[in-house]
Parts: sequence; C-alpha cells; structure tokens
Amino acid sequence: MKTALITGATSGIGKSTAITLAKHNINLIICGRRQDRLDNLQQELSKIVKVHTLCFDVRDKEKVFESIENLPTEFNTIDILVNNAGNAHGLDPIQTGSIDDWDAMIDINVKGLLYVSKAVISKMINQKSGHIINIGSIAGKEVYPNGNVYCASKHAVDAINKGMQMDLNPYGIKVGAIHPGLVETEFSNVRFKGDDKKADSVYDGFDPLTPNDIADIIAFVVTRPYHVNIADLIVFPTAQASSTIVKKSF
Ligand code: NDP
Ligand code: 8X3
Repeated sequence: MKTALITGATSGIGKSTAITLAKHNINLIICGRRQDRLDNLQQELSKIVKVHTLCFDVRDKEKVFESIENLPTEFNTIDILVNNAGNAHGLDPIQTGSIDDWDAMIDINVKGLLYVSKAVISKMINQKSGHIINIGSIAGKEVYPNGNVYCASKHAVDAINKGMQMDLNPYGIKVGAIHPGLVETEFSNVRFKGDDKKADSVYDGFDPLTPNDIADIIAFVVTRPYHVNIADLIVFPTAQASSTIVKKSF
C-alpha cells in the first residue's frame, strides 16, 4: 500500500484529497495546524486506511524537518507528497498592501512548500521513487488586479514545480502541478480575514469548483501507470475562462 503526505489537510482541497485517497486505499500522513481537525479526520479515515497526523506550521522549519524525519516506521516511506497548504492573505493594491500579508504568503506558499519538499525529497531520493503534486493556481499562470503578492507566490510554485521536474527526473521521481481556478473552500474566508459575507460573494451567481473536483483529479494523477506523469494542469469551473473572466449567468 502507498502512503501520501498531504499538507493543509484540515480544510478544503487537502481534506477532500485525504478522504478521496483513503478511498483509493492509500495510507495517509495528514498535516495542518489545527490538531482537533486532524484528530477528527484521523478518526474518520482510520476505519479504512492507516492515518498519522503531523501538526505543524509549514513556516516552522525546525518542526517541519523534525516531524518528517521522525515518522513512525510504518509511515517512513512517503510515496506521494501533495504540497497543498497555502492561502491568500488580503486582496489589496500593491501600494496599500500589508507587509504582514506579504510575509505570510511568501513564507507559507513558497518557503513552507520548500521546507516540506526538502524533508520529503531526501526520503524519495533514497527510495529512488516518489510522486510530488504541487497545488499551484491560475494565479500562478496569470496576474490579476490586487493579486500581486499572492500571484507572485503561486508563480513561484509554478517555477519550483518545473525546477523539481528537471532535478528529480534522474531519480525516477514524478513531479506535477495542478492549477485550479475558483474553488469554494475556506480560501476566501482566510483571504478576507473572517469576513464571511465578502468571502461568500466571491462565488455568487455561478458554480465554482468544489474541493472534491480537485481531489478526484489528484486521485486520477496518482493512479496513472509509472510511465505517465501529468506535469501541469489548469482546472477551471465551466463559468471561468481566466482569472478575471467569470461568466455569472448563462
Ligand atoms: P483552505 O483555506 O480551505 O485550506 C488551506 C489549508 O492550508 C488548511 O488545511 C490550512 O490548515 C493549511 N494551511 C494554511 N496555512 C498553513 C500554515 N502556515 N501551516 C500549515 N498549514 C497551513 O483553502 P484551499 O483548500 O482552497 O487551499 C488549498 C490550496 O489550494 C492553497 O495552496 C491555495 O492557494 C490553493 N488554491 C485554492 C484555490 C481556491 O479557489 N480555493 C484556487 C487555486 C489554488 P491549518 O489552518 O489547519 O493550518
Ligand atoms: C485561488 C484562485 O483566482 O482567487 O488561487 O487567485 S484566485
């Protein structure tokens, strides 16, 4: 049986991915900062697969390495890494943007992804196998007004994904990115700092993607034969044509 480590498994895309991969008989290491949510998910999914929880902030370099280097033996081989933890913080023009928001996005979406990847890649290199899926965004392919630093962080994920593909190719490690458009999760609640009305309005008047839509795609990606690597994938809701073009009625 394979084992997948999923960051950001307490909510949204990461949580749906954990549930979906469990249904594909894949053991799980689920990560996030909210231990209560990790415990609840572990309790639910332990009925079908083995589940280990790791509670860390991806910005905490020492904790990331300490947690991943000291996994229990039965979880020590990581076959699949889903680099999913991340969020947007704020939606402001560059001239009035908050430096704390910028730090959060660069530190979590870029540096945190790198810390987790480095810890897992050393295991995958020893194993001479592995599969890394980086969750980017349409914001990593395009820039939209007020998206500045979030878009920069996701452009960095796009570049890191391509770099990983080249560098890990000699070791037989697969690397690919999935870049979703609008998915209804807690993403906008975080972006707008708990203003749920504003968050809900982002998805008003059209059918956004659901976290399950992305989880199903991740399950498809990880169940391809060894010689097939899905390297880069953009996924929109049907109503969306770019980060700024969303048709609100048909
Ligand atoms: P959610 O807010 O629902 O989930 C975000 C997850 O990331 C949570 O599990 C959260 O866990 C975790 N996380 C956030 N910050 C940290 C941190 N510092 N350390 C550890 N874990 C952290 O959002 P989504 O499911 O939508 O987002 C998942 C990924 O998908 C992100 O990378 C996002 O950029 C990307 N994405 C989202 C889109 C969307 O429209 N929703 C579209 C394109 C990409 P906890 O708080 O417990 O730590
Ligand atoms: C999340 C999608 O368009 O809000 O990455 O940036 S968007």
